[in-house]
Amino acid sequence: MADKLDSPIKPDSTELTDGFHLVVEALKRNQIDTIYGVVGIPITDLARLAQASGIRYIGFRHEQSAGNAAAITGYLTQKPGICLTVSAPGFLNGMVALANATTNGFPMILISGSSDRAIVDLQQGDYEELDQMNAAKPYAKAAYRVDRPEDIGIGVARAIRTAVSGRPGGVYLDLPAHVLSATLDVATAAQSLVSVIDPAPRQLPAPESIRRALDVLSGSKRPLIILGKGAAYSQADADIRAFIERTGIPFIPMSMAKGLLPDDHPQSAAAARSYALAQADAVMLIGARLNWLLGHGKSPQWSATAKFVQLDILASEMDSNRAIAAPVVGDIGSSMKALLAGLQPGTIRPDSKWLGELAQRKERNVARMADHLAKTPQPMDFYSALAAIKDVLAGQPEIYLVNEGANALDITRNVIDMPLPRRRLDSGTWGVMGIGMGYAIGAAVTSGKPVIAIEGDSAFGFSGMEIETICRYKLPIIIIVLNNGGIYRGDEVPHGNNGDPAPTTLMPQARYEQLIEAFGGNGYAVADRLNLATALAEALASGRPSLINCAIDPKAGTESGHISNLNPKSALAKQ
Ligand code: ADP
Ligand code: TPW
Ligand code: MG
Repeated sequence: MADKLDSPIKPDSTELTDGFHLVVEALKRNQIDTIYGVVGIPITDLARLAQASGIRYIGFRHEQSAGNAAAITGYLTQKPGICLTVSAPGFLNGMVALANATTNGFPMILISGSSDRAIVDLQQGDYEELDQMNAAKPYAKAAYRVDRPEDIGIGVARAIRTAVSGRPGGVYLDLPAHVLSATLDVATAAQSLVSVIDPAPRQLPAPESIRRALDVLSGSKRPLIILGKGAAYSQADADIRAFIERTGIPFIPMSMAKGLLPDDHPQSAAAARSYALAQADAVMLIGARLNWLLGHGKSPQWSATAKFVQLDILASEMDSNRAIAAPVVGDIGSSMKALLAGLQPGTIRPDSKWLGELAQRKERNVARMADHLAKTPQPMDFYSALAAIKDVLAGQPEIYLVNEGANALDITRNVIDMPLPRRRLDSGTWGVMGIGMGYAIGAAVTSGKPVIAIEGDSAFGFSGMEIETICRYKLPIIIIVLNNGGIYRGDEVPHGNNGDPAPTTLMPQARYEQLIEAFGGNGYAVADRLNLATALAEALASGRPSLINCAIDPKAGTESGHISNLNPKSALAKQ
């Protein structure tokens, strides 16, 4: 095997190759340069071969984090991120990430080794037996299995195109052990490989849909643009900005679209969000779904008479929650170009009264936030800690920010401005916990830039063991645990009398910083603003893996953060 490790497949030869080599060749041929995974039977040699052939292999402690790293790599690069797992339990651990990627529209491929089909299908008890392809189907954009080594090339090509074309998503690719170890002659193998041409073809919008959209906006006095992570993903940054600036329409970014235009842009209406949503008479959604995050587009959050324009690549997204007056189905890059080409100067003019009202509210809310950030309570609350972080991050626009938690998520989103696109990576459409370390590792590996992960103490726990991975690969990741000693709050009194802590309680005295020290990283424990700012500046300057355990008042925080309205409460509860 050793000499085959680095020998590319040559046609016109009677030499044999095998499924392992073919998978690696198929990935390389399609510019896949990184695999995230956890090895074991039957894919260990696949990881070795990938590494030997120049693909970067990043080995994780848990497949869910490897999958999350792959998903965020897909989001950042528009190429599918690859996660490699072993059969049954490894596969299932990776499935949460694959389902999350599909839900968020991130392109990734979960490649999993699998057991002998004949035994699996008769449930005869193979090693790590599971009908993986069928288990994956409901949670993936598509699931494919390769049953013959000569189909590896086409299987990988199919997975790549499915992951990135249309609405991106997670694809499952099942590779049975016998296919990996099967041999075939090198000439047949070489011919079976596929270079995917134009994997995510442009999808041009219909000209009449562009005219309809421009008509709705021209007829509006109080227009508003909502930017979603589909817009950020499309990388049509310059055209989106040009359209917003030429029309003068105020915009609000969804959380992962922050930075698409800088948060301090004068047309940002984020600080007047609820007023803008309720009062807009025309709304243009650019790569944002009208799901729970936007109150399903319904009253009272929105005006019942507002007209909606929606730019999306998926036709079936239109009218999903309320009627869309002007659906623009196409890829956002092409749609923005068509809108700019059709835009007649002076036809779209937001009312000055509308802009004035938004400016007034924005000013008031910005002042309110400034007051909040200026306070120095001891112990710190979320605002106080984030004010210190905000100061250190100012002037360092390249830094990536990963963020999860409840209060730790919602307050960070409101306090920390993003100056550049695709730098804020968070819990996303599901509001899921556990993306933290995977996204941080994926972002650091993909960008080579520093990453700061601002984590609730509960949120951190979901993927915390990956700090070993971070230290092993010496990644420039700084984790800040906003430690209020619990899920939402740390001061809940127990409900029973057996001595067990309350359901939301975690250990406020937990020495999270010692975890990273165990692996050779820099640990800091801080309890005030000055020490937090000093620790963060030092960690950033060191470029080393670091964890700052930041004590937050256990009384700070509200149940479920800013979505407490979604939390059903027992009518019978005493408190
Ligand atoms: P957010 O959570 O930021 O509101 P969503 O994930 O709900 O954003 O919505 C993103 C939308 O963007 C999805 O409906 C998806 O189909 C769409 N989308 C993703 N990529 C593109 C693209 N390149 N062109 C057009 N639409 C896209
Ligand atoms: C996979 C439910 C939502 S937010 C959260 C949980 C457990 C943690 C909040 O505590 P944290 O933040 O992180 O300490 P803070 O600042 O408010 O104290 N399991 C999954 N996903 C979700 N969303 C949950 C559980 C949840
Ligand atoms: Mg907490």
